[in-house]
Amino acid sequence: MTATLDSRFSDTCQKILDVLEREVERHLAYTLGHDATAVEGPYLYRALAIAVRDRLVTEWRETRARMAASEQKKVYYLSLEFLIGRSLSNAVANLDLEESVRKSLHQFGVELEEIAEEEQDAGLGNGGLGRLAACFLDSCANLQLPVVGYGLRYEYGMFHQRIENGRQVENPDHWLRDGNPWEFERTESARRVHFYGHTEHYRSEDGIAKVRWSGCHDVLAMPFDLPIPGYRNGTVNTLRLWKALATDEFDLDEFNAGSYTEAVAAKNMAEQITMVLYPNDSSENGKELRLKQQYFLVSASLQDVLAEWVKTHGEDFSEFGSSNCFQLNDTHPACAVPELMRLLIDEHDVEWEQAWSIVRKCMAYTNHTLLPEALERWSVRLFSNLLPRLLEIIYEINARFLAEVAEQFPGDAEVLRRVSLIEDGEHPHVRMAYLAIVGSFSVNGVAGLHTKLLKEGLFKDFHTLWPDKFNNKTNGVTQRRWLAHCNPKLRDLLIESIGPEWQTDLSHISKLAPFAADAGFRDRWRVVKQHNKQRLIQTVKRETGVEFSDSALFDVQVKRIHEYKRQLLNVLHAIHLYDRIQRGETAGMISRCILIGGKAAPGYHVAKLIVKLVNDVSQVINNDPAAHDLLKVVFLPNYRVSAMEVICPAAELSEQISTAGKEASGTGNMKFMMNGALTIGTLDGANIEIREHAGDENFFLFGLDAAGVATTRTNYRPNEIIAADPEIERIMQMLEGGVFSRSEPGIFSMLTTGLRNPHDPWLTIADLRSFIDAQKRANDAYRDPDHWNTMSILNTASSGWFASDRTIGQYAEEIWNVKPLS
Ligand code: 26W
Repeated sequence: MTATLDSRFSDTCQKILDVLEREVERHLAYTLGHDATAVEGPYLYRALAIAVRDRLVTEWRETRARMAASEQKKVYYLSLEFLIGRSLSNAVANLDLEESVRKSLHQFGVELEEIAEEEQDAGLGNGGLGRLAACFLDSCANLQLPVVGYGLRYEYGMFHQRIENGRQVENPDHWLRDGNPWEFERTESARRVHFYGHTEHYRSEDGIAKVRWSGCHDVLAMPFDLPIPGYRNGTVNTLRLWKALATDEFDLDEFNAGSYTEAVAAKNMAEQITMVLYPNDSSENGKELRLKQQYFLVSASLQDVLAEWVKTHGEDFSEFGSSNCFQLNDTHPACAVPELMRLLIDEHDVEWEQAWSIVRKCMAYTNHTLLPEALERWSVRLFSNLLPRLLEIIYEINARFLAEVAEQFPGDAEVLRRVSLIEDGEHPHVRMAYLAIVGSFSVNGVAGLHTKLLKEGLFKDFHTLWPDKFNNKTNGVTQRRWLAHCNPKLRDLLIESIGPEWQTDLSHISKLAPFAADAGFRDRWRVVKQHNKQRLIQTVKRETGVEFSDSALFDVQVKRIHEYKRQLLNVLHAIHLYDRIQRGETAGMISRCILIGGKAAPGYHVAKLIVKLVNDVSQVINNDPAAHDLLKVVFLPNYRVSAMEVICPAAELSEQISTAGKEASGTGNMKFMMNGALTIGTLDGANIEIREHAGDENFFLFGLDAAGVATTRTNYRPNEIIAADPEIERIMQMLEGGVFSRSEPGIFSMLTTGLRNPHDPWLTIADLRSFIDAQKRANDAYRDPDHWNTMSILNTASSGWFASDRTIGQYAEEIWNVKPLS
């Protein structure tokens, strides 16, 4: 830079700084009406958030204008969950404002990190599926793709978890109580959504058969837009979240029969729809309110897109299918298939054949689970009451589909029964996954193994019918949140050694590999990890009172609590180590801190019992002086996005230990790998690809593979395995003998009988010996820090494939056929 340019540049920086400083003051005084003396954190957070937001708005408006003016194809990501976490630091980093924000905060004597802590997590999701949607939006903005997210603005997000006497207690998450500076209400784009009522078949003036959905209760859908900033690229995309409101007539007409007060109270019925996120991530419960949420999201979003279309194209839908794509995040928004049919046919006079060809051109479905209990089925009775017109359309889709199948498989009644969208029986149900498959041009799984199992198992018949519809898109995560933001020390070390390109293109991270052989670099790598471990030590101490040591191996399993994820297997290993300590068999044993965290669905009793077990085991071990220097076990309460931002940079061993064939992909596994943790894992989900990229020698593999699981099931005798292995037998004796349940004898019997049951679906005992042995290998590797750090660096260096930018690049090219907005 020349001298004049240089000074002009620093002038500009100074101006930005001055302006930002003054704007924070102005928002404190005038937007928030706060006195400038003794500013409290929450006010400062709000003032800063609004000042940063102001800087997003210009780019946001420009991006919207570019999108509206462009004839290019657009994508709509429909999801009941977006687990975005905090937004302030993300916006600051993406706008490249960090330095000026820090300086302007110094006048108040605070650090950005402290102020960032004031922000509530936007916990609008359960786990993997919701967080994936958030990473995807980040990547779409980074790649400047014309993608809009559509979701629900839940008043209450994922519950807060407290631990009381070792048990999970749920508290409501009223995250909007102090307002949300990142949202903009768009009253001009409110939509109406129908529920209940009945259908009327009639003929139009020109003699065409038509259907009217009448006598319905309408609910108003009010959009709130959130900015999704790209990384220093001038793009700000939109996440539109719908809030349910009563329509004006709601109280006036329909409820005027009652008194005024009852009429006003009745508004609640409508507004309940977006009141709370269902905290369930693995079993559907068939509740009417959940179907209302799903249809509410789908109808409002499709109407929104159609209204925009009509503005520029009038009632000509010939190009609609090739100009728009709806990505369905699991089956939760699968009503989009019949709803788009309804809107086109009933409201825009399109004929069935044309409407169907449009739908099949623009719908794509992602499956996220193989668990049969998680596959959504809605009772036909409930459907016909709540959404009578949609059910008629589903029946018509099914009749035409089955006729097609019958032509391909003449006389095969069995295949018709198997693939029907309606599951027959005393209480018939709509199979939402089948509806999504039949109505889509693309069906994808989220990791190689998962997609293979979908084709061979769950969706076999459909794969036979339409092999080309099926494709794989292995998940990824955004390195901007899950490395650069949450691990600033590592970010700086990486930038210094391999440059900054990896932040927008993670394939560049492979340049790190040669540094693994450099002793000086390994030492700096170790120092960063130690720093991050210190940070986690403080969090653990604050939340649980337990003190971790920074010389111990940090062994971490954080994710939803579920039997298939086998937190129980992890606990059995902890008990095994404790048993060895008690018996004095500690030769060669490293010091280890085991951290487990995650929420159990409130109605999932076994998962809640596992939480209790982790807590009770940790009580016994942490209070035994014999274990003091060698083993600590902690259950970290209220695991969430912002907790993972502290946990994954500090982790050294990542537990990915699900029963093979059960975890669709996993994404936590990728965050740990990026931050240099080694994985101990089964051949399940994306673990398989992680191992392929990191190399067999940098991964602790154990357990049955998916095929082994299938054959073992046919002849599984856990009691024989236990009896034949003295170490395993002792673990069971300690559990069953009440070592961890002195004050409540027998409380864990449901877990121990499950382990001994030949029909245990999770085959925990089958994998236990192999797990203990793999943990022993990890133990031995950790004793050689040089070797461990080499493996750690190589893991980070091989994580390029697991960027959501790569995943989204594949969606854009192979499914959506969209290009960056120029
Ligand atoms: C109907 C209740 C319900 C709610 C949510 C059933 C199933 C779900 C989700 C599909 C569960 C989920 O989050 N699946 C996870 O999706 C991630 C992103 O693809 C994967 O990485 C995880 O392996 C998968 O468990």
